[in-house]
Amino acid sequence: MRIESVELRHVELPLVSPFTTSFSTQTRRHALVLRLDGTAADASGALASVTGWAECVALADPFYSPEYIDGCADVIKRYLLPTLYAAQDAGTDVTAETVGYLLRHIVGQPMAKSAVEMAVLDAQLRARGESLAHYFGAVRTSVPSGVSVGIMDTVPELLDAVAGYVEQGYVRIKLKIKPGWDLAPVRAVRERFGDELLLQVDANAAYTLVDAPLLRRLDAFNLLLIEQPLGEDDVFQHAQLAKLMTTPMCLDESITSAKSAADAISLGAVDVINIKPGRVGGYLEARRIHDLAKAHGKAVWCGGMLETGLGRAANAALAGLDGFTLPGDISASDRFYAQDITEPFVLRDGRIDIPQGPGIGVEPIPDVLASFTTGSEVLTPS
Ligand code: NPG
Repeated sequence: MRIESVELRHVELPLVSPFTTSFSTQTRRHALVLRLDGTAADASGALASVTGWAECVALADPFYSPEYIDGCADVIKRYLLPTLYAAQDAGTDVTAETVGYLLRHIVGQPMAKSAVEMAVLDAQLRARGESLAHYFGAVRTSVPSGVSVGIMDTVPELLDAVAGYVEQGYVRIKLKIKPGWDLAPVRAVRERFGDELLLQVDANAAYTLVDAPLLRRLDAFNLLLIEQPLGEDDVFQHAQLAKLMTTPMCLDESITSAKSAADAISLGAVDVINIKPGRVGGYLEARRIHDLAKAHGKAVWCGGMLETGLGRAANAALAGLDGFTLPGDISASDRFYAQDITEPFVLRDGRIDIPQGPGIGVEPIPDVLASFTTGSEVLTPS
């Protein structure tokens, strides 16, 4: 395809309630939306004008990962797009399948790269009228929906929040934990909702191996998994901890590519992988991790980064693949946003429908997008 311009649009969406993890409290989501305009082959092979949409999932601050949203915008503007513009000027066909390769000399920056790849992929698929779900090879038309529940001030407050989500029909609850907020909330939720509730915990790297005796006590609560208890770099230590616990070990932050996933599997550091396309450099690498995990008999599920409807749509399509055997963090839009920038995703019998239209299958609602916009810039080939 040919990219004619990319608009980087900063938006700020208020959250319906503060969301606290072991690393921060968020009250709003500063997101970066990409609009790509260009030309691509339609179903008959003729060139057609097309628009592709994407979202960069980096947070406002570098607390979850080294990337942060303003840095990503800068990298996209100064390095990623100029590289793709130069490549197409030199006669290279820039496609979703070549973006990762063309950008390989730029070290790191997976979330920024993922956003650019997603915009190209969406445009390419829209031009030929193919849905992202079909492109991936999704085997279902809806996905079971789990919800991530933040750290709260008190256990009764947490129980009320969980009760509300269970009432709405979420099929799996994930509790955020940190030192000082772990055994007591998990015990309270188990006691109140019983053993049938699918329950898992996420520490976002808040513990060290010294905490192994404490973490082992979580084994009593029949959890689906414990997610990223130790640091991003502590893959070997996760392997050691996995030997000490019966709760399945899930990695999030530590899995940054298919290579790192292969290493973690070989080391015995991981039973289950949380796949977040942004964290691993894009949806194509995410699919490679799915394939690798499946070949090794490891379960995967799709994580979330408080995406707007754009990222939520693409995540749902990915989670339609058959190796996604556990419910993901793909909740309804109203879990986080009173007003999403796309038509909202809604919960139906505990599931979220995978959009079936061309590309990611959803688009921003122009007036809503405009009302949340705090700044934008259009980048064209020089
Ligand atoms: O449903 O989008 C969602 C949120 C899921 O808890 C969630 N994400 O570490 O997985 C995580 C966590 C997160 C929270 C990530 C805040 C980044 C910021």
